[in-house]
Amino acid sequence: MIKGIIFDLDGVLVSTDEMHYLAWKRLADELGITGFGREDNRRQRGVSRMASLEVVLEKSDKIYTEKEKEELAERKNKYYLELLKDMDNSAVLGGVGAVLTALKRKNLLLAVGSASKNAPVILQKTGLLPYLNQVSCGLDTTKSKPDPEVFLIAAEKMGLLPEECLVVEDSAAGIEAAAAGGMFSLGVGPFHASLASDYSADSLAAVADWEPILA
Ligand code: B16
Ligand code: MG
Repeated sequence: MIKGIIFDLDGVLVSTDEMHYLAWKRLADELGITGFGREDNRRQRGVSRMASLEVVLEKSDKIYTEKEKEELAERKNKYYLELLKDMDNSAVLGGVGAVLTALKRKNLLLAVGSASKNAPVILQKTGLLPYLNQVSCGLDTTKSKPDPEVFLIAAEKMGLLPEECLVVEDSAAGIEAAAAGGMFSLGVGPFHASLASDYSADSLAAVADWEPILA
């Protein structure tokens, strides 16, 4: 019996994928890395900022020190925050508010489990915070998805066991993390058909019947 739902943020509740892509692309252009494109960006979904940087740097011949990598990740985040500046609730994916309201009425606990260190800012700007009981994000973790840490922290914050939680994710790393943590998973988003999740749907709003998933 599911008692709590842990939502990934980017790609599940909000659409920030394009902003992440534009910020990484700007950095790649500045570094003279020509081969970085949208196909590579797909592999950056759900993984940490430093792991995402490696996806960009694998296209470069230059070897960067750890200190330089920290600086590059910081620079990308600056570009990303510039793009987030005007974010409001129009960034919330279609039907999300109604789904969260309906799930709350079923007395489920709701949490976010996101790799992003910017999750609190995004939740604040989009007005999603009041829907949530708990937030677990990149600021709480030391390991990134597919490690289950971010979801285990979310479950613990809700006072629930892993098997009482359903994870909603759009990335392969996130679905892997849910399984590694002993949680059920619902895969959504453009690549949901290729995710090894327990359940899948085009989007949160496209889930026709939650009862079998929550049973
Ligand atoms: P930040 P999620 C993830 O969010 C993004 O999908 C991923 O592309 C990004 O690298 C990661 O957050 C870290 O984000 O640089 O803001 O800390 O999908 O786990 O909600
Ligand atoms: Mg995601």
